[in-house]
Amino acid sequence: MREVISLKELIDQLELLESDVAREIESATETEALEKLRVNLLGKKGRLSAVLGAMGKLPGNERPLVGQRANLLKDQFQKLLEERLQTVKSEALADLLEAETIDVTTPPIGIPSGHRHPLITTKEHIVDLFCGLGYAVAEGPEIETDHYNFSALNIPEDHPARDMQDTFYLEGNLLLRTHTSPVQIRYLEENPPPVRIVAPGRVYRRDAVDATHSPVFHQVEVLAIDEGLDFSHLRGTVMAFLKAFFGDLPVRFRASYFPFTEPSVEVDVQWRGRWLEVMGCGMVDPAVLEGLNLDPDRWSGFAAGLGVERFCMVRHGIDDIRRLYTSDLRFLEQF
Ligand code: 2NL
Repeated sequence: MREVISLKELIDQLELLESDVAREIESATETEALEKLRVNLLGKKGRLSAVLGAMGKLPGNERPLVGQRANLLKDQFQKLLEERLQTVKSEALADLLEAETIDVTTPPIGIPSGHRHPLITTKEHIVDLFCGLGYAVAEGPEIETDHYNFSALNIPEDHPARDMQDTFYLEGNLLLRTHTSPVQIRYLEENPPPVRIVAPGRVYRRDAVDATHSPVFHQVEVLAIDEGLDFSHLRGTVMAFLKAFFGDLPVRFRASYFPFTEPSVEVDVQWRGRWLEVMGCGMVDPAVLEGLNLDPDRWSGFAAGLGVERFCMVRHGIDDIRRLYTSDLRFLEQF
């Protein structure tokens, strides 16, 4: 049985298809959906084929009208599908990039970053200030001999200073250095004057632990040997250093005694209304120079020694030296 179909009906079907399809393509959001749509429209059993099949029932002279129109529509669908496919793909890529973006500058969460210990930063600050005055850094062994730690510094065998120092003695006539002075003696043996050195390091004394004493502590010693150095150079250097470290504080020089300097002084600064002893110094004793085969009539010099813990505690308002040695992060993280 031959179904009757008019030209107008077919043209109407094509127009309906056109507007439906444009909407369907536009609303597809995935490549799979677009592929299904393509088969459903342009495939052998697709919607366009159905219209073209019905075309055979038209009179011959009307067929080209429908055919042309159907071909245009086919091209149009292909173009729309292709455009939509590109859009869907680039949107999917943009989503993927957005989701996978990594901000390499974001700080890490939960990984604590460490920093240097306040004692070490204080030591480096002190050393830096002397480097700024032209001093070179010298270092040496922590295990020393009687000679370098005592005798070369004019401290004789039976001198009470040796008891005062309360030394840790080791086997074989060795000891743990009680100050960094032996570093300077060793340096002078190797380097003829003029000499300007700063000797930072760990030193040891048999002290009982309390709020101000630790058997291990850190010292910085300073030594200048040259022709024509006198007490004014010592005083000027110490004042410049203390001003750089503490700012403009009152400074007091008190006569004192060390076996290795003559004259000797202890230096106090007025900090928060109290006089605090911060360092000892003096003109290098001629006996020390003679022990190094340096002629005291030609060479003179000054030396100074200070405890880093004291400087660190004053600088940061720390009241107990043990804080610096107990590795309590709640304390250390403040600096
Ligand atoms: C202090 C006092 C001082 C020295 C250290 C020294 C070194 C040589 C020669 C002469 Cl090689 N002197 N050092 C001088 C005076 C004082 O330290 O109270 N230290 C914590």
